[in-house]
Amino acid sequence: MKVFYDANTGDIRVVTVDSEQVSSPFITVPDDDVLLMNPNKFQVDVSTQTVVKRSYLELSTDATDSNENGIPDVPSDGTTPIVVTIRKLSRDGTLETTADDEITVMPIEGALAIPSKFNLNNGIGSFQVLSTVPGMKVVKCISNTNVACDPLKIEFI
Ligand SMILES: [Ca+2]
Repeated sequence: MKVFYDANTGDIRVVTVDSEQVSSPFITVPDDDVLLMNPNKFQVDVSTQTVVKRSYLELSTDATDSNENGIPDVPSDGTTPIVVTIRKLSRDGTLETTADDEITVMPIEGALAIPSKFNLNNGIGSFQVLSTVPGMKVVKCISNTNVACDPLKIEFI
């Protein structure tokens, strides 16, 4: 596989198969499905030209998938919340218990009444999302420490 990265930060831009053309700088590494599926959880150590794990924000929710489409959902009654929990995980996947990152919550898809900013407490934070409009929503969190975060899909039905 080829890993195309930012020469200054080591942030991974693209992970792709060997036959693809990518711009410089890139390194070639053995095929790795975890890296291919979760490039945000890794970065390139520019000095050693190797791929290393990085810390990241993990988003999860208490909602269940009642209509079995793979997306956690709640009724769009304006009173039933989806609680989204954020955990800051270190390179080895353990909770960073001293993290107090300032988190900015961004709806990527769909307008939502959500808190825009708050701080993690002992590496964990959470917020509630309510909606009276049915449909799929996507939220993303950005940390002031610039760690990666995968977007989370939630659904109001
Ligand atoms: Ca669902």
